[in-house]
Amino acid sequence: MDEDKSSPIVALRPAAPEARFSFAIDLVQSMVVPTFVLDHEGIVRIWNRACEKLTGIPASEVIGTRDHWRGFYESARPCLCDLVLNDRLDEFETFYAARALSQDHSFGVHAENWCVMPRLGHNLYLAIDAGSIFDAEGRLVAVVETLRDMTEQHRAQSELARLASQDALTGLPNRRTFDERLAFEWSRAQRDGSSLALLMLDVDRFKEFNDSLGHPAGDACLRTIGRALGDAIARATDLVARYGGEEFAVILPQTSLSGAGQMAERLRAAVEDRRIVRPEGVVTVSVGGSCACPDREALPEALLDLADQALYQAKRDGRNRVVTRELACAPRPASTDRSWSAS
Ligand code: GH3
Ligand code: MG
Ligand code: MG
Repeated sequence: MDEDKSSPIVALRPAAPEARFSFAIDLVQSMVVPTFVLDHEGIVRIWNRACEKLTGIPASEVIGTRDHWRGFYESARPCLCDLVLNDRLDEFETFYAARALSQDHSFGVHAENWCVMPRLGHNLYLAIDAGSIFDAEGRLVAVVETLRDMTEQHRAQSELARLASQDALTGLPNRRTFDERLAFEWSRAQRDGSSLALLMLDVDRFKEFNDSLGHPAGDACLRTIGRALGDAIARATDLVARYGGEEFAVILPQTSLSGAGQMAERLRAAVEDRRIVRPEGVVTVSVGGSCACPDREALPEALLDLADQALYQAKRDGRNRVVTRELACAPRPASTDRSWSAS
């Protein structure tokens, strides 16, 4: 059977080195993946058509220069291929904060980054791979960098993560985020020997509110309370979450029992001060607070249970008030109660 001489298979047969080289260049040029190649001196030798399209920079502008960074950034900085070429991977985290460096470099190095893309005029989130090419003697002759535009996927992922961590009604962190943060702050307090406080807030007689004013008014009320609590929080490390239904929870790292009491009273007053009108006055909350310097054996559930008990005590004592309790963790002293009335 006659061979079709125009088939690319012919080109894969042993051929003169120049022919093989030119075939390789043609191959990279027409690849749909944006790709550029640096030689061993860091000079751009290939800038394929897909890379021209991705960056908006024609190959003629960068071939023969070290200006490949201009495709991605506004000022000169190393690209991933430069770190690979110059054996500077120890600087990886300085330039690629978005993704940790894998220990396995056998198939090159992977990074992800928001890039400025100056010629396009808008940012792109790029997935970047860089791999070295060696000659028969094991000398590094080139580094190939390939790029993928992941902007849409990254935005979708970030949106999903936001939805998964946020309460839809109030926009506050949800129960899941609260649980994760509590576990984190609990471990930190165990390590540091610092005091961690927790507040549980429950809207008083909220069923009656819904029954008399309707569920949509109830929703609006919860949103207003969420904003009041968020605005009243003092430190960036404090977290207000919607715990569920008409309950909110607050994590106060490095906060003592008296600090927790003050914060609880501030939040209680912040809700009352919003003067959300209901048939028999304004909407109020009861607050249960707990605090601990957790020892190694204690679990965060103990802090939650204690705040819950304090909350029920505040309800029994007449609502619109604060009760706090301290968790006795060995060798700390036994628990104490403090209560503030609303008036
Ligand atoms: P207490 O002072 O003892 O807390 O009384 P309460 O009426 O607030 O407590 P109860 O647990 O009997 O009722 C809670 C109410 O909160 C009932 C429920 O319909 C309402 N609720 C929970 N989640 C939402 C919500 O997302 N929107 C609205 N509008 N109401 C909610
Ligand atoms: Mg409740
Ligand atoms: Mg309630």
